[in-house]
Amino acid sequence: MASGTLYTYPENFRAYKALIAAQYSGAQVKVAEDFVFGETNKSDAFLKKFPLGKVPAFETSDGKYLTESNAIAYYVANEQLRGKTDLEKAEVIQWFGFADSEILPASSAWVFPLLGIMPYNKQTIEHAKEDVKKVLTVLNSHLLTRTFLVGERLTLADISVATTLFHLYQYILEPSLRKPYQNVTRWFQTVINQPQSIAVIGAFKLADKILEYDPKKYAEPQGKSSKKEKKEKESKKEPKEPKESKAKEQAEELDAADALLAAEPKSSNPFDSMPKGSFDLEDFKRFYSNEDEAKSIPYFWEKFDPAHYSIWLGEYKYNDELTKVFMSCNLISGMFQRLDKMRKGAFASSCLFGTDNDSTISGIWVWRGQDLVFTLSPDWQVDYESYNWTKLNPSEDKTKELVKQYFSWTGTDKEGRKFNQGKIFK
Ligand SMILES: N[C@@H](CCC(=O)N[C@@H](CS)C(=O)NCC(=O)O)C(=O)O
Repeated sequence: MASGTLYTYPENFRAYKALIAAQYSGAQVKVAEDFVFGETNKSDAFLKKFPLGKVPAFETSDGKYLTESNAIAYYVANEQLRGKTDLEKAEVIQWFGFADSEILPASSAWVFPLLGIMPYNKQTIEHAKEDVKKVLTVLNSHLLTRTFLVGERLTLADISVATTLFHLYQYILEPSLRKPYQNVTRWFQTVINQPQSIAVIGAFKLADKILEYDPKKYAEPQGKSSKKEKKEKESKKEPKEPKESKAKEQAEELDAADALLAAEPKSSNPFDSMPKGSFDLEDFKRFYSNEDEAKSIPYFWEKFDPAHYSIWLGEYKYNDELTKVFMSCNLISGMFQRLDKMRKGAFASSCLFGTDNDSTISGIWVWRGQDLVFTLSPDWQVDYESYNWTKLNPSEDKTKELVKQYFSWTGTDKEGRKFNQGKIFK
């Protein structure tokens, strides 16, 4: 079975293709933890393996390198997802092309100006709307009599087309705009609500209103990576009313990373405004990684600063829906990935107890501040409502026991299921 490391930034719709495929196949796909977009992928070491410096990129466990999101998804998939017959396989490739060449340019030409990362040109947008209508109409009639795009079961075609429609469903297709395409929306929801998709992307919220154009947005500097700044400078040199074809080219050039970066709220990390106190979380994380628990747990209590940090028990609410252990573990990793920017002020050990079809997830979380932290940033709100959160009193013995159990990955859950797997958020 395929296994290896996927290089990507969080919430990359292209990386989702491989991550979702791996949920179906059981391929062991680990997301590179220390990846920093714009830095890691521009380093010499990365370029040696992946000369274009683009992500997603995949390094197999036996040292082979793959790029192109569709190819990576294909590699980590299984027979069912790739298509059973030669015709189905060819149809899957057909939909890969449809997603990349028909949907993506049209979607980007409509969404990117609204996100403020491409100049707004009314004519271009009108043209993009027509293109989007065309692809949705094709999809809608294809799906009139079908549940999935190819054959009778879900394949990579569904995964790649649905993930490529993410921005449209997220920012544009509010209820009245999606009404003419009910077959597409029904199918889209079927694909993204499979447990294998939820384990990767969490809950997906369809647009309830269209993202509005804000003329100030394009004027604001949004760059986080030097490439982006360069692109923006270049695009600002364009005449005020760029030729439609030129603008369309730009949409094709701009990548999803740009969209995500621009869509990010520009506020700083919520932890920045909280007093740090005496607990050096980074120091503890290092100590915990390097020492065994016999040392790191006493070290935690020696250094912990209850005035500035709090300890929480997070218990997953939907344990009855957990099936395969590897899928539940990916649910935990997916949540950690989506909470990437919370690492700065938080540490957690999240554990899975039990076995396939009989398991629970719970964890001990430590973060700066005394209140539930997830509400402080819109980026942190995908998963937290799927958990019950209980603030623990650091001076109680019960808390000491829980910290010991979760930090050392031992014991059982409340119903006696044995510890199976743990993941550390650091
Ligand atoms: N066709 C490629 C596109 C990959 C791509 O454009 N990746 C963007 C981020 S989503 C990237 O890494 N850009 C970095 C750069 O252009 O330097 C795929 O599907 O994987």
